Amino acid sequence: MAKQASARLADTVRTGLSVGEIKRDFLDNLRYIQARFPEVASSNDLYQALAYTVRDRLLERWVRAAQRYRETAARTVCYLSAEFLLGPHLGANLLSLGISGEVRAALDELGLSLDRLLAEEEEPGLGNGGLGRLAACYMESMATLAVPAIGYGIRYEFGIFDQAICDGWQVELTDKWLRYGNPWEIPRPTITFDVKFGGHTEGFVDDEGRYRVRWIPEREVRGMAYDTPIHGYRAASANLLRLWTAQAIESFDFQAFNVGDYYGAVDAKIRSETISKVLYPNDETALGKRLRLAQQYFFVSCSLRDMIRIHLQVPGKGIDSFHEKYAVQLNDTHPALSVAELMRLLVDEHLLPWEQAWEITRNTFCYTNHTLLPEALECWPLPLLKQVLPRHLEIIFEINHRFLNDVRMRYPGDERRIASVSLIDESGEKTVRMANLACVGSRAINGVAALHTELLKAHVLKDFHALWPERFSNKTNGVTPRRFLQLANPELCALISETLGEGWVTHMERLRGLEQHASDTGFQARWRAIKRSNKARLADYIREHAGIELDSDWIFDVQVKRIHEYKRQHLSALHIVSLYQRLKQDPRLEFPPRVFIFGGKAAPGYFMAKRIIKLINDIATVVNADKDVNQRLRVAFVPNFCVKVSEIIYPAADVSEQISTAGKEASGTGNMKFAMNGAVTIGTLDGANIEIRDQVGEENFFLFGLTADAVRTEKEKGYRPRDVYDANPTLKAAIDLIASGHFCGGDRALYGGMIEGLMNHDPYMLFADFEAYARCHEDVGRAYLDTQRWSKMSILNVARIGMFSSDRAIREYCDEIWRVRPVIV
Ligand code: F58
Repeated sequence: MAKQASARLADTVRTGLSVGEIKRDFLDNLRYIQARFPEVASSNDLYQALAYTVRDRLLERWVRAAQRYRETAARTVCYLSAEFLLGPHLGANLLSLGISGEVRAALDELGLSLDRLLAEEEEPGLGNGGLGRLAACYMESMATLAVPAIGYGIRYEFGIFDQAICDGWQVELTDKWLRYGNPWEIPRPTITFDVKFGGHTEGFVDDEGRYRVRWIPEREVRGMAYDTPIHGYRAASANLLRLWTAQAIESFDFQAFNVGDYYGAVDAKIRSETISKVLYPNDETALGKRLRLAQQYFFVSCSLRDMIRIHLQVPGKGIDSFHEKYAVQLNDTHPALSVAELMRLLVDEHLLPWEQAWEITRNTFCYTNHTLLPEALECWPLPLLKQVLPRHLEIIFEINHRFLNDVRMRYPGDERRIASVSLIDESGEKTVRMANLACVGSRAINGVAALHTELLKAHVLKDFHALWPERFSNKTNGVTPRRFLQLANPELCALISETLGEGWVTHMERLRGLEQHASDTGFQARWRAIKRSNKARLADYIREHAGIELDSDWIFDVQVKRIHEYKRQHLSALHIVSLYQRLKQDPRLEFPPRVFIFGGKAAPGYFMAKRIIKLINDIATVVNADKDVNQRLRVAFVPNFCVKVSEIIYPAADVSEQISTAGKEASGTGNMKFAMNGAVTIGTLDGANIEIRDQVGEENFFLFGLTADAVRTEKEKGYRPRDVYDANPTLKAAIDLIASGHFCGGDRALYGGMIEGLMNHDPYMLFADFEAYARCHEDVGRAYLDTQRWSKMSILNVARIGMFSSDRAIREYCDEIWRVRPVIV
């Protein structure tokens, strides 16, 4: 079809934005996609029909952008991530298209409620936490800024588990997000790649006399693409998220079938599909599981071959300019096998000489590190790698051999340094260090907050920094204000727009304009009314999902994030116990009533994290039922913290708890989402807290605790938590009460191990920070009682949070790392 005719068609069909057109197309989709008429349609039918109606409008823009990118042969970012924690699509797409009002009106005319249909969506939970959510924010910002980008990842059939709380314990339930189909994705059965696993390699001399290596695999699995459009806010374009699903190459082994082995015949199919079956629900621990390695290689191989395919489609483009076409960002080390895989593709399949292949590879990749915890740095045992990816191990050895030769030339005789930068850890069981592979194979390396980057340079990646200081930079994380402010907090956004005019959401620095209203009592009163209404909404949610009654006039003090010892939810628990004891002892104590709200999932195999959840719930049960205290103190654990729930929580918080042991949290992004919604932070000098405090002003941030340096020196001096316990009666009383079984029907064993660990080791320094934390909370309470002071703090937090927009972060990546420019469609 001629291009013009095709464009004209697109203008008139399925894309109209008026109420009438939306209503007509919605009814059309209900009939022709769902095969229903309104009287018998289920809520899900209605949701699907609406989703397809919105999707059509997205696809229009998406196809146009794809055409334009192709015409301009635009340099493209490829964001490789094992996780994309997108959150629900419908609301976000309505917002980005700017048609929420029209859609609401269209549904109203049909007697339907948009809110009810929004609630129908199962969110795609294809990520664990911050890292996966960051990938989603960055995709959204790239689309908003018209930066050509493809996100590559895995289409897990089961995402992060759903969390239920039974008798205070976390119970994991399978996440069946695909149960009713996924209207936002487009299957691409013609975009497939067969991925090899196992087997062995053979050297041979080809017809032209070249020595080559051939990989004879034990098995092959097919990867098939599913595409999801990621639309930019009020943008004319959209980007592509391409997720791979694993399939069997032959869905049926006919030989096995013919000899009567029916089950054997489907076995291979099941084994193949296992690869994209389930997201590993671990957070900050790397466990050397074969299936996880297979997942990583699977998506890396499909993605790189897809990039090559796209690049070679452009007339006149050869493989030698691959690195000019793409900037490939490795989101942590999960896609770091890319370095070896691209070398394999270039050398073994495209027959480039090693040196040229290495030049291309090294100019393609950029690596973001997200952790300082040693246990989270991925290392694959050599025998496992050899079994699953024999050719890649050879390539890794060759890269290492050449790399270490260079290092030896620069630092003759420095064996400590050689051992530290080697891709192979030979200190115990031999393993391949994926962070080292990522560093050696990348032209840029970055941390995700200023302190984190400094600590990488000084400790974790010190010897790489000494080799190539120019490759290191900091890119402080950011979050998208569209989802976490506009969608989550529409009332506050309306007030901001009324005050500053529209446009601030893509120019977040303009929020500074709120500063001049921060002390205006009229403005403050409106600000507080909005916070109160958000708190009432959360209170309703908590009543319904946790059965706990809350009063919206109390302080809502919130900690939501993955449950981990380094994040120290149990420090907060200790503090709550100490407050409980004080209130019991002194019923007349002047004390602004407060509720401590928690939420977050624990990795199913992380014993201590699950105990922490149980402890919080046990404390909640006792405190909430105790008439002596429950008119001033309550505790609530919100089950199943996820993107959808987070959108109700962030806008309702007065206080944001960011209390990790200094030097442990790479950045944090929840800290930004809270402050963006006017919560005041109580936090340590860790991760991005430091920069948030710098921005909002130290008088608008409650700081406590040891610095990262102090943590280090305390430990070097021989930190003895038991001494702190002996010296601090409040801490001692709180610990003793928990140890006595007071919160769990007298069972002294339940928290015995946790208490023992704290008394004797306390690796995350809870005891060392306890007193400062408790004192800081006193300040919080006093500040809250001064309504005007508190309101001003809250307003100034929002006014000065602009730099934590993911738009700022993406601009920095584009200018300083990727060298990619927007393409206006
Ligand atoms: C997080 N990492 C950091 N990892 O902990 C957090 O400080 C930072 O703000 C965020 O990344 C974004 O940079 C994180 O979320 C994971 O979830 C991994 C998933 C796969 C297994 C290992 C942990």
